Amino acid sequence: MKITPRPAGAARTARLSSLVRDVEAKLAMTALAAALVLTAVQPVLAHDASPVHVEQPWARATPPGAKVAGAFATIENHGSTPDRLVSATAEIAGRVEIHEMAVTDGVMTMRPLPDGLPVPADGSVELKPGSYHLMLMDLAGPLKDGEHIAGTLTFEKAGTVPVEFVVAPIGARAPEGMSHTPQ
Ligand SMILES: [Cu+2]
Repeated sequence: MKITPRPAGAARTARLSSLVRDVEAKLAMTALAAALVLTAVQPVLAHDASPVHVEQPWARATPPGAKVAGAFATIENHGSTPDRLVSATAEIAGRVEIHEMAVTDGVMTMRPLPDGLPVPADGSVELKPGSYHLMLMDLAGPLKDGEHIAGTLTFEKAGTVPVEFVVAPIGARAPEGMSHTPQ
């Protein structure tokens, strides 16, 4: 019986094709990894469709008969262009003004911002008691602790963002539970 040796060339071809398979497999893995990364990133991209986010909108409860209420939020701008809060609404308010607090002659007063509130590029602005705030005017009724009030914030560039103000107790300095709640 005669053993026919495999030609050297065939062995080289076999090694080469195994190498190619190896590279193909690695490429496939890379593509798979890339696909997984894209899948993981996608929800964030969708959430980032608008660069302006309104975080933790809240309002203060009012005593019976009150005609105005303060509302607050942190506005984040993840975009590279500045924006501006130009108007707002709340379902319980006849109208909403954008106010700032300022000390005039030693007295803390508030005044409307006629040009709205600038939101810096890649930055944020905080509306909080004693500072910038939304003034809910001509209230249809009192704001009660724990209630949710639908509203909107409208920006010069980002457009109108729907919000839900969570009502905190009368005189609260901060919203209930400072941590971000899962959506
Ligand atoms: Cu005010």
